[in-house]
This record gives sequence, C-alpha cells and structure tokens, in this order.
Amino acid sequence: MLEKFTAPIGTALDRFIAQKQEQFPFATGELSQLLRDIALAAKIINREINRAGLSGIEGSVGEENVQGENQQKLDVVADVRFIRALIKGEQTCGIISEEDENLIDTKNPKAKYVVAIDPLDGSSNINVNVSVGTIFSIYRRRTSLNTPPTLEDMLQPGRDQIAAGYVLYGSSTMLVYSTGYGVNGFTYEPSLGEFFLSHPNIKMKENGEIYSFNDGLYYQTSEGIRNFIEHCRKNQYSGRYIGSLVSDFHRNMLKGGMYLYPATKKHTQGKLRLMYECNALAFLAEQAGGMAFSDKERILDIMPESLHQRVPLFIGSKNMVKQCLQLLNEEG
Ligand code: AHM
Ligand code: MG
Repeated sequence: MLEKFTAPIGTALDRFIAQKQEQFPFATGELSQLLRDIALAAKIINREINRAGLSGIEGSVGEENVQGENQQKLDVVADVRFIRALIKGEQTCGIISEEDENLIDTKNPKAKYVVAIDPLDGSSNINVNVSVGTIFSIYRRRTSLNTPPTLEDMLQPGRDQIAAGYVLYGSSTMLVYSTGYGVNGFTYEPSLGEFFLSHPNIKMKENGEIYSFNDGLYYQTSEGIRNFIEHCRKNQYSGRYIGSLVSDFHRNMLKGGMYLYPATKKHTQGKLRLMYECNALAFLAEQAGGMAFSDKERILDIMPESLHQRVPLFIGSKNMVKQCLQLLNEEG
C-alpha cells in the first residue's frame, strides 16, 4: 500500500510530507520535521548560489578541506547554513559533512537522528556556472537518547538509511528524496518560496544508453573498465559527463544511464565518499529500480570503516551496471 503512495503533481512539499506521515499511525513527526529542516537549508543555499556571481562571494576561500582539496567559499557557506538549520531544527544529534573532519555534536542529545551531508558537491563547477548539488543521508542513531553521538551512530551501512536525497541547483532547483517507499522529485518555485511535486514515483529505465565517465581517466583504469567503455562506444551510447555527481546521476535516473567513478592510479579506492555521496544516491537508485555497486559489493552493504572513506562507484540503470560488473569479473 505504501509503495503506491502518490500525490497529485503540484502538491506542496510540506503537504506531501504531512500526508505521508499520516500513513504511519505511530509516527511522531520528528522525521517529517527533519525533512522540512533540510528543505529550508536547501532554500537558503539556493539563494546563496543564485547570487554568487553578483555578491562577490564566488571563488576560493584559500583554505583546504579535510580531503586536501581547495575549498570554494560557497562550500563553507553551504556547510555552515546546512549545519545551522539542522541544529536549530533539533531533530539531529550528530552530523558528518564532507567539509568537516570530525563528527559534529549538535548538542541535541534528545534527537533520534544523525545526518551525513555533502553540502555542496561538484563545487569546482561553481565558478563556471554549472549545476551543483547537496547530498544527504539520514540514519536513526544507535546509541541511547540523551547521550552524545558517537562514531557508532555514523558508521552504519547504507542499507540502514531511513531517508536520503539530494538537491540539484540547476536550471531549476529540485529536491529529490526517498524515505524507502519510492523516489519523488520536487521543483522549487522561487516566487512562492516552496517546493512542489513535479516528478512523482521516479523509475529508472533498466536499459540505459548514456554513460557518464571522466574519459581522461581511461588509461588510469583497469582493463575491465576500458572494456566497458569500449562496449558503450561500440553501442553508440551517448557519453555525458558534467563532473557534478548530482547532475549526472539526476539525468541518468530520468533518462536511463550509468555513472562510474572506478579506482584509478591516482584514486586507488575511487574518488567518491561512501558516507555522504555514494550511499544516498545508491539508496535512491535502488528505490527507483536501478543498481549501485562498488566493484563486487552492493554499495548499501558496505560496512563503513571511516567517515571520509572512498569507494569505486558504478550506479544507474540495472542492466548497464550488470554489464559493467560482468566485464570487471571477466578481467579476473
Ligand atoms: P567534490 O565533492 O570535491 O565536489 O568531488 C566530487 C565530484 C563529483 O561531483 C564529480 O562527479 C566528480 O567529483 C568529478 O571528478 P573528476 O573531476 O575527477 O572527474
Ligand atoms: Mg562531494
């Protein structure tokens, strides 16, 4: 019954969240409030991104983040805004973020949930006005209420996510999320300051014809990966790579396709982070009927070992991912 829950196109996000909550007689409303907090953070970040070029806050702040990458100023802004919205919302006891080395204690020990975020993914694209995104995963804490959050609360496998989603700051701003009963997409109407349901119950085609891969990495990858790329080329699939994971994933989910970031000579464990990039998108991919693997293992089954762990990512239309994994296996 829950699987089939839909609302008419045009339903406001707040109303959608409330209607969905009504389906669970014992729901306390805390997750609903947390989703609203995330939507609020998305609106604030959206505002900052839209005025980035004008306000002079565009560009690099000159510091490096914990990944050793040059941090864009908007990364910092998005990080601060997001964390503040979650702290004020009081539903989150702990947060991990791409921009922060350690677990953040929100000082809300009564809160049931922990959140993993990449506040602004693809931020190297900001200076050239290309779409970027926010990625989030929500888990129920494992330690007792009224105690500080610990690593045990954060280092959970992706299959235990309660909800996950992303915000895409593109030609329109969209919030796409799932609480485990399908994937729904909401488009932001700036003049009303509200998200409205525009893409109900998104399903990913089983056979995609788009591959998203940084072709410059071709000779840095394994023979199996090169064989898969050759397979895509021979079949005249379209190569589409924005270099902004949320945007590439979003397009592939709507049109059918696959994104891959394998292990390379430079990034021997892959480049993308399990906790706040791969898990959320893997959750959405599976909810939409797609697939997400890391070499041999399902992304959602990986037991995380550290907060900023990287893994190879193969995600998208089921048959494309299977074909890729088969060629990787044949490689031996
Ligand atoms: P970021 O979190 O530092 O922005 O890095 C993640 C991004 C993804 O959005 C994108 O798909 C990938 O890195 C692009 O990497 P590359 O430039 O190596 O192809
Ligand atoms: Mg990122």
